[in-house]
This record gives sequence, structure tokens and C-alpha cells, in this order.
Amino acid sequence: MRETFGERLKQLQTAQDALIQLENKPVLPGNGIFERYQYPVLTAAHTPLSWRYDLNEQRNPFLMERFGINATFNAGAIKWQDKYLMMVRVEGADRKSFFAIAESKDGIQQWQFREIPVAIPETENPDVNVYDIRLTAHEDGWIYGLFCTERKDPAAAPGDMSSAIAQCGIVRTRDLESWERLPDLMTSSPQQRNVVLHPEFVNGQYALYTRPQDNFIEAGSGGGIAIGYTKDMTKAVVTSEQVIDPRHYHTISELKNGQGPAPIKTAEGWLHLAHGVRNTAAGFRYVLYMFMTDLHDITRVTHKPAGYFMGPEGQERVGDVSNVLFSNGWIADEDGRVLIYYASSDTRMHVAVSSIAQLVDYVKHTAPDGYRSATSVATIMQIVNGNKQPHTAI
Ligand code: M1P
Repeated sequence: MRETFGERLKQLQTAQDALIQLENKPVLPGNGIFERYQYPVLTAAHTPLSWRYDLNEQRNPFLMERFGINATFNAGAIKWQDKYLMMVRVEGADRKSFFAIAESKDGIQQWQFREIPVAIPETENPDVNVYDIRLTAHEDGWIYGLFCTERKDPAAAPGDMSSAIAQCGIVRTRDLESWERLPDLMTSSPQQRNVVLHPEFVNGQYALYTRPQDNFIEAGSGGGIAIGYTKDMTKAVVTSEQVIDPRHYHTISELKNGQGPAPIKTAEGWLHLAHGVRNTAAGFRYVLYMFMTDLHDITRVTHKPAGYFMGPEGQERVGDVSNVLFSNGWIADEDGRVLIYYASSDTRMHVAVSSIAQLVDYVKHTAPDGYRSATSVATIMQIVNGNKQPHTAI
């Protein structure tokens, strides 16, 4: 016999409450650089029942989903009024992404979506799809959200239903409730993704990390993570892009890379989190890596550990686009803790916890890439030989 409407609603509510209340514990001992947590912090099942179900028994006697949610991933993040916020890329079963804010009291446990998703105003050229927002609390007083806006390529041949143009859309807010849409960023590159606003003025201008690309998928001649400047975010135009973190043969980012969230300022330099992509027989592999730029010259990379900082593990490897880690949100807390929000396989959100001290140590004391097998062995031998010297007593 079919459950009553009321029984089914109770089951749905109980299951979701249990999911939100599930205690998330760190996975120990970790690698000393960061701690992963046991469970994802946001999944499609965390989205409010009131978005997915018409809760009126007359209109929806079977209590069936009226709007399916496919994934919750690639979230921007910010601390706001003592709460930890993620602005999540929520993807519907209809493939469209939109943004929704979720909140937690401590940044790790009990993440819960706000009652309604964010309605981003459109420009006169409506976005078909919006995703991957980076939130920057800029010293000018605004919180900016830079995101990817995707539209069908007007030059696509008849019958080509895939070719798209990616550009950088811009919104700003003072309260994370109401959003002012600004014109899309203009650059001389054919397409842009992974554009991020630096939090401070540089020589009186806004500085933007860009990722010039030849077409929708390929970075191609776009050489890596670049920097450009604009005087005005209400008419943002970048006329020249200087590559600061180039791609390199036989590395984790030989195919493409992109700035993650806005960099974190430390006493020793700006900490950057980015993603790198390489091709494999099983498809693209996305990992996270870190580097540091000079405090007074943000175009100068001072430290860059070899390889990845974080790669997909276990269940993280599986999802809509498998073998992907992607991060566009982190929060540097007042106590020195750094909460790294990352998505796995374009499907769900996780948290990893580190600190400024650990991340600075990591970028400064992990050997850079020597670009050859022999240099990797030399790095290991340096560690092994160091370990032969007398240890400090424990
Ligand atoms: O599918 C993996 C990622 O692919 C794109 O990132 P990038 O432009 O660096 O290749 C984006 O679509 C991103 O959202 C996605 O997670």
C-alpha cells in the first residue's frame, strides 16, 4: 500500500534532517598540510525540499519531485556576520546552473541552504548558464562576485548545438541579499573562465586574475593564469593580460590551469590556490595546486611547490565529470585557520582544514618542480639524507 502524503513528507524531512545533522569528523592522521573530512558538506540532497517538491497535496498527490537537482559544487565562500557562507553552483536536472547560498555556524558542520536561491540579474544579452562564482570582499567596500557566463556561440554552424562562448559576468553586493549586475568583463581574449578579483587596489586600479582561452574548452595559446587591470568595475575592460603562472610540459597543469578563490594575504606573501588540468587516457584530470606571489609585486611568483596540493581520492574520483577537484572558495579565519571548500567530480562540496602557518610552510618548503624524473629523485634523496642526521629528541 502507498504511504500517505503526510507519511512520505515526514520520511523526506527526517532523511534530510539526518543528513544535515550528520557529524563530520576529520580523517586523521592526514598529511600535515590539511585535514580532509569524512563526508561531503553539501550534496544535491541538501537542497531544500521546498525547491524540489510542490508540498500541496491537492496539486501533488504523489509528492513527486517537480524540479530535480543534479549537483551542488564549485562554491565561492566568504565569512559574513560570524557565519560561514558558500555561494554554491547548483545544477538542476535540466543542466542549468544557478547560485544558492548555504550557511554553517562553524564552517564544517550542518551546512544548510537559505530558503531561496539567488536571482542574478541578467544583462541585455541573457546568460544561458552561470557558474563558478568567486567572491571577493574588495577594499572599495563592495563584495564582488565574478562568475562564468555561458552563451551559445552565435557563429556556430547550423546543427551545432554545443559551441559556446564563456565570458566573465560580474555582480556586486553589500549584504549578500541584493545583487547589482555590472557589464561583463571585456578582454582581448576570445573567451574567459576562472576570472578572479584581487582584494586590494594595485596602483589605484582593480587587478583581475584571468584565464585567457582560445575556445570553450581549450586554453590553447592562452598561456596560463594571467593578470590584467581595470580602472572601473562598473565598466571593466582589461586591455592587456600578463601571464604570471604559465603552463609547462609534463606537469599537473600542462593542458590548462585557473586561479581558484581570491588569494589570501599573509605576512610572507599572497597565498594562491589554483587548479591544474592534464589529459589522460581516461580524460581530463583536475587537481588543486598552490603558489605564493610577492606582497608588493603580485605579478611575481615567489614560491611554487611541485605537483598537486590536493588530488581526488576515493569517492571524490567519481561523479558527473570524474577525476576532478575544483576549488573557488576558501575562508581565512581570524584564528589563523583556513577552510578550503572544494568540489569533487563536478558533483558535491567538501571541506578541508588547514592554517596560514601550515600553508605558508607548505609553499615555502616543498621543492619546486625540477621538470625531470632525475630531479624528483634528487629531491627525495635530499629528504632521505636529511633524515640520516641526528633527530631532535621527541
Ligand atoms: O569539469 C571540470 C571543470 O571544467 C571547467 O573548468 P576549466 O575552465 O578550468 O576547464 C569548468 O566548467 C568547471 O566548472 C568544471 O568544474
